[in-house]
Amino acid sequence: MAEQEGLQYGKADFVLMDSVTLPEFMANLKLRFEKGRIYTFIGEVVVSVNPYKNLPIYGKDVIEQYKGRELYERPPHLFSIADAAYKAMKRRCKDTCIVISGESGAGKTEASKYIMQYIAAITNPSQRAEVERVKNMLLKSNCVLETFGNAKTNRNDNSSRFGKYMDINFDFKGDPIGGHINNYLLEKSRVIIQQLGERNFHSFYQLILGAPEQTLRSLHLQKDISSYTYTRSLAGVKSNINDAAEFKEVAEAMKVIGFKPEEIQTVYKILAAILHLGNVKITMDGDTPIIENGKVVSVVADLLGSKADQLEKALLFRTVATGRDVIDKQHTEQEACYGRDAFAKAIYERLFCWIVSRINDVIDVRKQDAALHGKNTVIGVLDIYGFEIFDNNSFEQFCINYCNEKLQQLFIQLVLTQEQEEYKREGIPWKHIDYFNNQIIVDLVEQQHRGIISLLDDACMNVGKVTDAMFLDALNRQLGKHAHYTSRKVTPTDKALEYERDFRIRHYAGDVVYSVMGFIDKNKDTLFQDFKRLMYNSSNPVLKNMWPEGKLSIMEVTKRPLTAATLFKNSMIALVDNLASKEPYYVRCVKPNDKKSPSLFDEERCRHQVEYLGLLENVRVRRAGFAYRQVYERFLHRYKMISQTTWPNHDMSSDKAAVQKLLEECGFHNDAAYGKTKVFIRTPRTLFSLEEKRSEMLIRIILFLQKMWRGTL
Ligand code: AOV
Ligand code: MG
Repeated sequence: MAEQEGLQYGKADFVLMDSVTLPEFMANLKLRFEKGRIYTFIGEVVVSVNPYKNLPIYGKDVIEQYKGRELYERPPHLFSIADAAYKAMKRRCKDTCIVISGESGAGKTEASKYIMQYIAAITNPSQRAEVERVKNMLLKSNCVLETFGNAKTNRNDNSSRFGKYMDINFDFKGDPIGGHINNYLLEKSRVIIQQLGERNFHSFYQLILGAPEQTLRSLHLQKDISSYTYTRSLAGVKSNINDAAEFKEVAEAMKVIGFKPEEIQTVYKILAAILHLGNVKITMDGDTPIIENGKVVSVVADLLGSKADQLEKALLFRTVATGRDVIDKQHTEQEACYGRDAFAKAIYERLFCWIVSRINDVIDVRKQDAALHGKNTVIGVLDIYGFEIFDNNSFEQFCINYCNEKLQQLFIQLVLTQEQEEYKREGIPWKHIDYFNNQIIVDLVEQQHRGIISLLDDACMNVGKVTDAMFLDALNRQLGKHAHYTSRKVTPTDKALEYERDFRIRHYAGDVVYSVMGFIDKNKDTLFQDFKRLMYNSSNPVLKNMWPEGKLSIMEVTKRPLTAATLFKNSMIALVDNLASKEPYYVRCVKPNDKKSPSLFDEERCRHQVEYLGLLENVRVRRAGFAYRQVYERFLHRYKMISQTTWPNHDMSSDKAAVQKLLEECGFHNDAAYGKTKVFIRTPRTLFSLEEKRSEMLIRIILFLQKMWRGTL
């Protein structure tokens, strides 16, 4: 078990609790939080409570204390998990992954950065330049991605508005030689609108408040966030984020990563174009939509490398194919505003994906000659948006919360279900431990034909005009009796509210009411082909490359693209498959309070998280279970040198009998159970002792061989 620092700090591993009850669990978690011990083990899982203050526990000296040590030798820490994942990868050539979960603001992103810093610090002892370069890129990529993908929400000042899975590739020496980032659904609606008290993506404020005067002038920008519709909502709200300082840091990081000066300029131009685009005013002149401030359109066109008249046309008209003819169809004011905002969101999303792909260009070893590096192994780090409930929840929260259901399901599968099934299969006596299985909620969302995503797609595919309200009716018809679904029609207080309705999902982490407004539009995610063509014809080659499908004429655009929800669902299924194929390590983050306070342990909020994360069940399974298991043959392969009975080969009736004998001789018999095909060892300490004995024997064997060798000379 984990090294104890003394009981005044509580139990370092929840497995050591006197009785596994919720009050005892909470008392231990609280005591440790209050004593600044924010990490606690449940076996190999680390539970982390956000300290909301800087603790002196991540420095070089601390890294040294964890480097190469066994998990249980040091007090619990993120570094213990990082080291365990690293060792498994290096010693056993296993691909591993570290899955960090918890609700919004619980500390996932910070944890992922400390984990990466740790891995960077303990590798490449010989200081190979290429490895140092890769490490630097991996670390630097974080701040760039946070600038473009994070924003202040009402839950977290630096909330991830995209999902990130980063693979780090290691060579046979265990040094990082590259990586690859997968990003998941960016919350692009934030570009055009934010909830009260929230901000747009950091990138916009950094540019406005941090760029040099000259740059601002060339972008026609004023140093004033209230000048722009898309950033205005936060004007006047004080924030302790230092945008100006971060602008410099990010510009430097982009340079280090290898963004060319003209690419960085294009990034600024795109951000500025979006800000100006938000200020384009469209009204009706009789039946005709017109632009009130044509000058702004010229500025946007100039920044995007296109012509003002072409941009104006794309904003006010839409090319449609009617049979063999192509005509320009005039927008209504509403359509034109919708098109403008959809364009702004799309440019930002393209920019974000392009930035990720540019980072991948420089870190991805898969693109380089594989033969150069030989076989490599991987550690994946997952940091995704946490479960969230806002006053107003929409399509984005629906996707984010579905993603968290998937990750919880994976945890249940790997930690709670498979473990118990294996004991049963192997004939090890076992008393089943009950837990809430959220598969039922995952199905509610993703099931073919009957799930919410399928029903939403049906509504979007319908040729007739289907409204959000009609989609809600379809949900109610199909799912009205589902245990985790309820609809709640808001009684209209005035005419405008007539269609404002919502539905509620009973998620594993709590009930969330989703406003159905905008679901259909966001799922269809329509961007008129005219905008794509405009961008494809941009005189700026960087921009042009971001829009390859703009090449198609309207006559060639026939295939209906997959909807946003289906694309997201497919990416989630692929992500979970990927994680399940690796050896997982878990960090379970808990948010101590909603006030960002370093001293407040809100018991009710914490208890709720402990319950829904299934931490108590995790302790129960862990406590009753075994820390290590291995098929007999492989176990012997590793440890047979420890005993004369098994070295070099045994003559017992079976491998199982030989393993039994070996463990008896070492005095570990009581700590093991013998299944049909595998040996199970209860405490890690035993394994640790076996490893020590093995190392001693290996040294003796080597010395013996050396003597023999000298003797023959
Ligand atoms: P999240 O990633 O889990 O939320 P973050 O990692 O962004 O949460 O943490 C939120 C804030 O808590 C950070 O900005 C820090 O101020 C503070 N914090 C978290 N961990 C630590 C730590 N170990 N030491 C000091 N401060 C910390 V979201 O991205 O919203 O789900 O979508
Ligand atoms: Mg985050």
